Amino acid sequence: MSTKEDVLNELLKRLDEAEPEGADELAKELLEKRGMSPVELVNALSKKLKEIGDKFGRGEIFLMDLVGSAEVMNSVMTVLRPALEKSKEKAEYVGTIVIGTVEGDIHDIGQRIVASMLQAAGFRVIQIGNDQPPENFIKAAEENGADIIGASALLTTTMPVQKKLIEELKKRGLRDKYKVIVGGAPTSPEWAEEIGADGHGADATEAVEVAKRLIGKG
Ligand code: B12
Repeated sequence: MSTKEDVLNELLKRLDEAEPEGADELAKELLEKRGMSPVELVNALSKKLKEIGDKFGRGEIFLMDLVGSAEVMNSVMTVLRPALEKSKEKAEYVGTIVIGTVEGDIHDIGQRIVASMLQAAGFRVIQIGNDQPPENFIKAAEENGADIIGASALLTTTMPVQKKLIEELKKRGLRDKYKVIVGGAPTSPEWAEEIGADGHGADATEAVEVAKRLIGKG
């Protein structure tokens, strides 16, 4: 008989080998029959995806493989997202956040996981998508009465757009109106401090903690 670990390893193998068939079913089984929490599963998948990215970085796999793995992750997220958001009904409203990936960057898997976890924690989340210039973050924040702006960057070449966002807020006299948090694999608390952001989240759990703390709800 297969154990929870067997099923999880099977799912991680699908991610590794960019084999989408049945991946969503395996995720469903882990959540519904094997007692795995959505957060635990997200963390396991994120860790594997990071390993796959490192292999790509070392030239051991091709871009096509990376795209395939991202597709598997996206299909699993269709099962995971509703599971993460289910706990939302229980959570009390804590605040509004605008979140997106910065201009020039189409990586949105992590940003969407963060959005789901924030929603589950009681935030109203305005997702503006990927490849977004600073003015779009600001426009969405103004239109929705946001408390926080969250900007994701996965490329070293797009990290400077997070800085641009803060500069743009300053230019418009809006810097004190919003808390700004940044994240994405190449970012760090030191980077956040350097660009004058209010916080950094290394993963979705930390993102929720930081966001709550910044608006006095943590
Ligand atoms: C999947 C992936 C892709 C997919 C993206 C699909 C999608 N819809 O997102 C595809 C195949 C399209 C892709 C394309 C490219 N990619 Co890519 N990709 C990755 C990979 C393997 C995983 C990223 C991911 O989803 N991780 C899983 C999630 C859960 O983790 P995460 O994103 O880090 O998010 C977590 C935290 O960072 C945090 N977080 C994230 N956002 C936010 C926001 C806030 C506000 C907070 C608080 C927290 C937070 O919480 C999240 C949840 O835990 C990484 C490898 C890596 N090590 O990151 C490379 C990687 C980021 N890619 C890379 C590259 C080079 C590219 C390309 C330029 C390749 C090319 N030659 O075309 C293009 C870029 C296109 C573009 N303009 O953006 C490099 C970047 C190198 C660098 N130094 O900049 C990496 C590091 C791979 C490598 N080692 O070389 N990629």
